[in-house]
Amino acid sequence: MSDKAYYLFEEIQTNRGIRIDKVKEKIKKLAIETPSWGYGDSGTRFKVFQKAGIPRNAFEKIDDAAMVHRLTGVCPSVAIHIPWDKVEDYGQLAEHAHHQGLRIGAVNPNLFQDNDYMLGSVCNVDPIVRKKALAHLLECVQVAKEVQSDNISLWLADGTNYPGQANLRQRKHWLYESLAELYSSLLPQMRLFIEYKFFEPAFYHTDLADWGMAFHLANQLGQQAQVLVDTGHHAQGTNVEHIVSYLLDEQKLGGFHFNSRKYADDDLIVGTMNPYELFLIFYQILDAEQDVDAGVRKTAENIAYMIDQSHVIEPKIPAMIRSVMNVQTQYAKALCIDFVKVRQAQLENDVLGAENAVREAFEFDVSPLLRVVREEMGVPVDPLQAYEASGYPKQILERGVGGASW
Ligand code: AOS
Ligand code: ZN
Ligand code: ZN
Ligand code: ZN
Repeated sequence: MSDKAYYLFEEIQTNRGIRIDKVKEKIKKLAIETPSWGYGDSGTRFKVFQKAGIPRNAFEKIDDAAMVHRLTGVCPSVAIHIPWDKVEDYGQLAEHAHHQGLRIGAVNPNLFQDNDYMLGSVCNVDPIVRKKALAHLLECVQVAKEVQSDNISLWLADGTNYPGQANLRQRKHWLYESLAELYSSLLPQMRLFIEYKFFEPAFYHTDLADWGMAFHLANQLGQQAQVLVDTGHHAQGTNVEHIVSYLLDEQKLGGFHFNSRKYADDDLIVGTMNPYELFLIFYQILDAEQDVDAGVRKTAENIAYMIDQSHVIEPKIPAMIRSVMNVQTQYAKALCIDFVKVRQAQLENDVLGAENAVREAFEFDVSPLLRVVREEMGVPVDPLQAYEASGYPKQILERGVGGASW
């Protein structure tokens, strides 16, 4: 490791008026939740590939998430998905997580993998199916209580494939009715994250298609409901950072599902396709953290950062570590933005100056900084190399082939 590179970086940033001690502190505090389903076998509609060493159950998924946390120091929680992570005793699962240095994060209901849900869950025309879906949502709140998690993260797969297939307004009402019941079952400290996605598995309409619908629903439900932005869930060319800034200003941004996409909901490793977008998202968040309105600042500070990736061809654990590192890289770059300079340029209508003041931060190599931060945190400076050297990749082979899917 070259200390020279770090000292040079520190000198450059200090001369620009960036407080490196503050930057380091912020990087150390950025917690990124990993998803249990990111450790299981997964695939596309063409093939679910079976890999050797995949966790066979929820407990082993937690073991893998714990490994990611040990090597990065910034992934203290793991999201679970019910029923993929269904266990007899959720207290025991939470206890297991605790022993591994983790806690259980967002509880994700599953309203898409049951035959009954083919034509929708809470938006199904059949009241028996709607009731079943609601019961599952309430079950997930119960699970959250048992694992002592305050977050319910809802993604709704409901939608239709053809015009005329269903009454869209009627489905909107059913959706609200179920979510209102779910909402009223939350403990006061709990948050409900509402995710949106414009297509897939439905191809004509999705009942919660975009951020506007999720935002409206969150407003209707109340303060504990907030919008979740999955970076892979927008049409090509959508200005995601604008959505982020809008939701922050409305104090309705609850969390993220980070991943990368090139064409659709590709679930690729974070930061591999459009790292600049991720940097610009952090630019908006850091800007909101300096807002005059305390509510906006608090919203920005309470964002739940989560990774949502189902890797098809990648080895699971290193792919997750890579994602975490890529998030840290873009966050560190955004922390190098000279906000005084940006605001001055904005006031002067200096278009090129403002763009330059933002972009110049993106162009710094923050790897010396991140190495030093990791050293100070007592985690490996190169988490991926440390993983390969750890013996864990060999150890998990004992699990054999045919582990849990998703
Ligand atoms: C689906 O596209 C959403 O991104 C979900 O958040 C998530 O992938 C799902 O809950 C896990 O299957
Ligand atoms: Zn085809
Ligand atoms: Zn998602
Ligand atoms: Zn998705």
